[in-house]
Amino acid sequence: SYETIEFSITEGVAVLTLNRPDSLNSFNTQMHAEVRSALKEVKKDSSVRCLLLTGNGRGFCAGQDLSDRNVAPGAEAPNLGESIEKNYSPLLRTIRSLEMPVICAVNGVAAGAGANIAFACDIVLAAKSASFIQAFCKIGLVPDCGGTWSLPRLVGPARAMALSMLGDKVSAEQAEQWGMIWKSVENESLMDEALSMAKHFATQPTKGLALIKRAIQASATNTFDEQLDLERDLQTLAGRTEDYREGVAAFMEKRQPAFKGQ
Ligand code: T3D
Repeated sequence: SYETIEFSITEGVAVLTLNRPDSLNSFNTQMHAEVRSALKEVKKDSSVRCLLLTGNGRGFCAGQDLSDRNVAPGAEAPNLGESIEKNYSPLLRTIRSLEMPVICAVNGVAAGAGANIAFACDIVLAAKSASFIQAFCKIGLVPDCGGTWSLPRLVGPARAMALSMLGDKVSAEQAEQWGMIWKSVENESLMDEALSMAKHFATQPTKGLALIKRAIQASATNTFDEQLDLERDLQTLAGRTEDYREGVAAFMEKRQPAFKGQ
């Protein structure tokens, strides 16, 4: 069992809740290890068809736990590159490559790595009281967890640069207006909306959704022609799934499809 996260798998939905509310769910070594282990369970369990990531308390995630980075004067600097290589980058790669929709329900402030982890998820819902802060610049760091890649693509280079250099707080509503996230919702309904979306996904053609995820991700670096070729290849795979067969049959028979995620 876990101490720094809560984790459950119910009817095809895995819910991973960051649970260090006293430090706004900032990441220490133990939380990294527990998140890694939970995500391994998600990958191993073929019944899981959607992952929902959220946090306990008034924050979503305040990034790295800075109490682990407070070195005495004259002491050796921590090797942040090592920390990123071992902890953060694998987490981001897992979220992006997971072959199912990953929903992030941002329940409160998302700062530093916390913000960029959210932006790496497939669909981000945020409570009206939530906010996003590229806090890195305020302590002399560079946005990580893919923020320098995702932000310019989400909001354009002008906003990405200013947000990264100023560290201004962006409200959930502003984030929605700028297209940084899917939707901001009333605080009280965040988890209901997120869970109902997750349950919906758990009844959908998981393989097709995973291929959509790959296609949209690849478009960030592909030319139009490359993307047409990729769509051809992915559609070939989608066309061989059981769920596609079921989708067409259900349409022809004017009934609801029963997708198995296969
Ligand atoms: O190091 C590496 O491995 C490299 C990777 C780096 C990735 C990163 O994420 S670097 C960026 C780290 N994060 C930050 O710089 C954000 C720091 N936090 C804040 O700026 C503020 O806490 C917030 C803007 C997020 C929220 O502000 P506010 O006023 O709502 O809350 P608060 O009072 O600042 O925080 C509440 C408590 O959480 C407080 O503890 P206390 O006083 O009640 O005992 C605060 O110290 C603690 N807390 C918040 N963030 C962190 C934290 N403790 C440790 N580490 C944190 N990141």
